[in-house]
Amino acid sequence: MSRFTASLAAMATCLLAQTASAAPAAQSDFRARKPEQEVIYFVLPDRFENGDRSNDKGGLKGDKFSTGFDPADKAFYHGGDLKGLMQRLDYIQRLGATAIWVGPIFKNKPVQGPEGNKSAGYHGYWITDFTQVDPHFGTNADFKALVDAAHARGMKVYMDIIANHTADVIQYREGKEGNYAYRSKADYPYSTHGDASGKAINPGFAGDDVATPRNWAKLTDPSFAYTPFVPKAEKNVKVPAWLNDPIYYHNRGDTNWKGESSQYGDFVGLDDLATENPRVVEGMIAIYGDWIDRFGIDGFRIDTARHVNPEFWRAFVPAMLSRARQKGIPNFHIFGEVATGEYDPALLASWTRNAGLPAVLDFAFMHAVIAAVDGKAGTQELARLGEDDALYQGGAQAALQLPTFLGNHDAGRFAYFIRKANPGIAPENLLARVELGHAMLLTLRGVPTIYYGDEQGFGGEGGDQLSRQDMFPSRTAIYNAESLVGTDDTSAASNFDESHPLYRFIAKLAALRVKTPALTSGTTRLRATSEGPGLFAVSRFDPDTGKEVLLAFNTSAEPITAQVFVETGSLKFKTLAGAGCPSMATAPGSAAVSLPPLGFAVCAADD
Ligand SMILES: [Ca+2]
Ligand SMILES: [Ca+2]
Ligand SMILES: [Ca+2]
Repeated sequence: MSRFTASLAAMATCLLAQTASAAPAAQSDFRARKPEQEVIYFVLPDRFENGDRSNDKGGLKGDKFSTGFDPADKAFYHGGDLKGLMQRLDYIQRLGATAIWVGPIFKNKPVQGPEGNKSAGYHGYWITDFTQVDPHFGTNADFKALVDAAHARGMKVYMDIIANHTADVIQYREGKEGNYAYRSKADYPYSTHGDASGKAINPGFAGDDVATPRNWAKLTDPSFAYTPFVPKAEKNVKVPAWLNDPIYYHNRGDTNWKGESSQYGDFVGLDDLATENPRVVEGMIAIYGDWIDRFGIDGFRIDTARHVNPEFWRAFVPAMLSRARQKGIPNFHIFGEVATGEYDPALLASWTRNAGLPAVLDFAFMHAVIAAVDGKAGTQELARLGEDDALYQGGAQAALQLPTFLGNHDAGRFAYFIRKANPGIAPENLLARVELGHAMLLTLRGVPTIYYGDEQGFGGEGGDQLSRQDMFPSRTAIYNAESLVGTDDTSAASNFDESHPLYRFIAKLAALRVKTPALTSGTTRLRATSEGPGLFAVSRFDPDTGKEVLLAFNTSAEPITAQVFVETGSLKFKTLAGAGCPSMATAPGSAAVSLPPLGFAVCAADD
């Protein structure tokens, strides 16, 4: 850098500082940011921060099976709430996150499940009232305050929504709760009571693929498979009121996750909505459109999207995008959960094509990074990812908007997967691998999504409840027994430590990412891949200047020096992050990188 450009840079920094202190600029600009320009932080509010002890029991009386509250039990409410989340916005913003994905906040059935296996709705996925915040988390006014406070900082808020099911309220006359085998459309047609030889019902109903109100008005008897009923005490528990009528549900018993039952079956009893019915489509559009209107939120993460018929999303998604545009939110982000344990971009992409989802959570990325960084395989899946982006509706450009992640609240955390593949792994080796995974997350294509607590070294012993540790001092023994990555602290202490090595590592790379257009919005070209642990490299290109940023990762425990193909015009490089960038190309089209074990380098072509 010349003295002249250095002084220009100093002036620019000065101007930037002035802009930053004149906060209104950030406030108005956040709406203009595209989804791929965000860094997302995913929080389960119950497990994040307790800002109000008076709501811990959700205003309910009695023992944990009535209130849902037991901070020592991983399956119950622990006390976190929206006020707590609001108090920690500084922490989240300093980590470098620009958008918060808040786990579902709607009012839930506090406790459900068969006798002896009850648990609470602390996760938020068992909604009864779709119009209000669960009292354990606070009030609608608290949510408004949170969204406004985030916006005032230029941060966005994404809601986690569910249209597939409600809480488990509906029961069946046949069989026993918790043991309702799936009854298919062929064996139990809409046209007969019980099986196909039963008495005729619902005359004139032409099937659930005829999506007219006229047709659905002829479906009047919901006892075509099971005989559903709503227990008296819960007759009016769902809001809006139409949700209390069993006719708007599938009522075919529990999903076995296969074939037809994947979309028509109940998730372990959760009442599966008849999302083919235009009344249900219209009802869900009204419910969630209202949250856009009232709160001006910035996007939706859609739970269990693959368990709803694609036609539903084809109506829902455009309705939400148009509602958001009317509200002055041009870059409303919608991303669906198409959960899979495989490297399966074809499945993920099919939901962007068949259902018209603008984006899906990138489970393929998670799989590819774990496979590369756990030290057991090469980097083939990471290398494939770029090619497979062509599968998505809108191709590689659309793939920029896929939220990428290393682990989550269902599958488990990244550190857990690395430990599982490497039993007894040394602490410094584990930290290095967790850093390497985050380096990939924060520089490769997609919208980096950090699962709360990963930046404090949380790992956990598995998925689901085992991966939902408390950030505030935990009273759950199984959480507190864990050795965290990169610290001697445990989850028994408060874990908002901004000096944690992972917090600092993520903050540095997140800050670099958001100011480097090649990393948020650039196309990707593969440069190097390995059959075993070794070198993975890609280049990404500034969408305006075309300038190259070379990203190189060493997934092996040995140092690597290698020639990497670069653009012929990329002759000089500067290190943006990591170590091992060449300062100059060896020859036009070839540069030598030297990476330490499990190291990485972000190298910007410079002139
Ligand atoms: Ca609380
Ligand atoms: Ca369903
Ligand atoms: Ca049920």
